[in-house]
Amino acid sequence: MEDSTLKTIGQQLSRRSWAEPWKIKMVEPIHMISREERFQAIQDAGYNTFLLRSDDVYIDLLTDSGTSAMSDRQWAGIMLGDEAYAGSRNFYNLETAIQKFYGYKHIVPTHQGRGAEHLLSQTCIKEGQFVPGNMYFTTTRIHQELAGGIFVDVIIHEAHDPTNLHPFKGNIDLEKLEALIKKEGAEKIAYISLAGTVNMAGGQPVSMENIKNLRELCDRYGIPIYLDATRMVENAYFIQQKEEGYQGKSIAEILYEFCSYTDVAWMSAKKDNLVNIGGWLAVNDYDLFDNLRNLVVVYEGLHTYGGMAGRDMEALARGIVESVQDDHVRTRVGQVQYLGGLLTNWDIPIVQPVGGHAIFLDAKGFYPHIAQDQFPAQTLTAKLYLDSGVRGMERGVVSAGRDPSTGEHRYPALELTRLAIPRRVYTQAHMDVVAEAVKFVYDSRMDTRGLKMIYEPELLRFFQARFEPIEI
Ligand code: PLI
Repeated sequence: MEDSTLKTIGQQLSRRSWAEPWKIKMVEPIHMISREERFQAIQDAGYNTFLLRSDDVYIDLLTDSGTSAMSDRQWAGIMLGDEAYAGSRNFYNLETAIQKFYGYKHIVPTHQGRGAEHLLSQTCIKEGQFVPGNMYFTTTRIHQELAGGIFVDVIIHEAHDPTNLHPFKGNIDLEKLEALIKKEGAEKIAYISLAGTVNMAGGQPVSMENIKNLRELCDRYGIPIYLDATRMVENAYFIQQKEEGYQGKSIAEILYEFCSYTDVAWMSAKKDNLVNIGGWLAVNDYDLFDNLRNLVVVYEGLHTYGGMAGRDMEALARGIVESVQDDHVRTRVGQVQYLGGLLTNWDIPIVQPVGGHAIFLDAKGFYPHIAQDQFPAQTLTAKLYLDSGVRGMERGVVSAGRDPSTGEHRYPALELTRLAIPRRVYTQAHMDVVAEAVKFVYDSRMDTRGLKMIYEPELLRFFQARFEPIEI
């Protein structure tokens, strides 16, 4: 066809679609069990979706962690694993990929993100020090607390409001942070714990302007900035889409610049980096690197494998390269936004703007009649599974746990059910099915009653807690 003819067709269409930059070569069958079987399964699981068997799940949106589909190139890399105990060639490939795309000098591999959090917290926090951050994350905060630290939330207040449309709800409130530094003294601040994007706020990004200003503030007080880079590629996408001056830049360029304002990064490679297992720490300061390298051999493995097999490091090195490609990131976040768009059009209460890795249903908006100590988000998560076999995760009062000083429940402003989308796994048709399931549950919301907790583990209770319905 002539170029001019193509152009005319293009002009006649009001929009042009885009599609995934891959095609599917292998599939994994899934099926939906009957409603009676789902009822039995959720009862057996104590109304906690973490305790379901995955065979009983139809569309699994529990997490985007370790659930990505790897590419043919990553699987080929698995066959190139060098399983030497020390100095595996795959470690050096991994080191090169992190240095090239994230920009840090020294790398310590770990078995997954919380392995890195453990080493970092033990190394860098002294008893009684404060760790300010842009909203808590469950595993991050527990490691900070176990090391004697006190987490302080310094995210902007807009982040606690699911309807607020601020484009960078992951930003740090610099005034709040400076007030804390002045009150406690800079030596009482271990480091800034900065996550991009912010999981518990709804996958919300941090702007480049905010990190630059944070760097300037921290330089004045001599405080280091440690970055949870778990979903930093997705954060870079939002900067490209929303922040002035970044439209012409690639994801890789934006990622590199953002990291350059920080001192350390830690990573759950199971998210952005497109692998089923793995993590890493990356630092610029040699002495800190040396301390982390000493500790990794105690808890994870030698410093050139850190708990990972050589083949997994190879898949990870290749996953990093794939993860920063612009067309990949657009597809990934685009799918989340597609689902968000359907729900928004039906006026279903979700965290707005839609974030990078998940849709967060606002359980308080679904169930204004269920008090927070009757676990509205836990209830909604169980209901959704029962209706359609779709598995999400509670991100509300159960996840927030108890305050270690008072022993009381922590009541977060956000009471959410998260539907996390694995990367490169589900199709648009799956998203349509999920949207319709959510709508059905929303339309029948007023008949719903809450839950009571009948078993509560001491640490990270959301993983194993059990519930039963409240009878009238
Ligand atoms: O699950 P790990 O240990 O590889 O990573 C812990 C971790 C650290 N930071 C952030 C922002 C996370 O989201 C995270 C793990 N998140 C999970 C498992 C999730 O479902 O969101």
